[in-house]
Amino acid sequence: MSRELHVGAAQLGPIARDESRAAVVERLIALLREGASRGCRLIVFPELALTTFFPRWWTEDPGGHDHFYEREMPSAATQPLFDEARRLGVGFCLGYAELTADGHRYNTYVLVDESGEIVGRYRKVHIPGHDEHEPWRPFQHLERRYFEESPDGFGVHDAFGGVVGMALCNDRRWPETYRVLGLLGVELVLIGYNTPLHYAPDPDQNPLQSFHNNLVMASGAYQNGTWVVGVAKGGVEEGVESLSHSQIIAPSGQVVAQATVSGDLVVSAVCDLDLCRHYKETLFDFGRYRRPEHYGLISSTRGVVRRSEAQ
Ligand code: CDT
Repeated sequence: MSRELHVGAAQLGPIARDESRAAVVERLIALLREGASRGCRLIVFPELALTTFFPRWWTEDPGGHDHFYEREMPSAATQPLFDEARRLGVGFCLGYAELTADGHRYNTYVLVDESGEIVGRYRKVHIPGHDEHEPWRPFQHLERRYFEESPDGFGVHDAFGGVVGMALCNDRRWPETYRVLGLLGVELVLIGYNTPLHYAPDPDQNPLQSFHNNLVMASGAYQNGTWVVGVAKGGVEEGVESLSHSQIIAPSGQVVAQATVSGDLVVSAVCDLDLCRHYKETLFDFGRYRRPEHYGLISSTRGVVRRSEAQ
């Protein structure tokens, strides 16, 4: 049986602060239909795909942004997306802010199969930015105030005829993300992102945002022999410009499809999941070549340790 999977990266343009869930879900459904009409079996939406990127605003009241969170998935507002996906026979991956019944807040991705069932859920592991108001910045990046770090870590799911993993935005900059998924046999990593072009702590990085975006995802793909789908919410959202450049990357590290403009659109590619074996069974044959006895520091420490402490 062929393991070719036609995947669509459903890039979003800006979502306004006051845009209703119903209006956003209509945009998502339009992208779902566009992907399905091209023959896609899986449509990947970005991080926080139901709302504006609200961590750019400080609120004194910790519950001040609660209306941006989902308390259930699907909900009455998102059910039409699930229904349309089932009708079309396509699966999707959707990012949103999750508020659990016991009051935890996560930056979450769900994987939904062709029958409309949730088959996987991922909560963002690496939470970037800061947790206090920093008025010197032109805009805030308060993810560390509004989201908790995932208690669950990374996982993979048998879906769409392959082994599928998820990650969100800042996770893509960390090689550990891909390697843990790689060690779980991942063949397709789905990554949604919201990446402002202005990086306040070091603006010298601003013109490098697109380069770094590809650098980390292509390296992760190649070094782990996996497909990577990176999907943006980009453009100028509430005065802040974010990177677009959604892309689908082969296990060779080569980009096989890329968005050339901002806005709502689908870029798609037929991903041959068997291509992963070329890399997983040769240069990156983990079982044969890895030396985990020399990698202990990676999981035993968070920050840099002095050499004397490490030995
Ligand atoms: N959403 C997200 O994780 N964005 C970060 C922005 C840089 S940290 C302020 C990213 O890594 O792209």
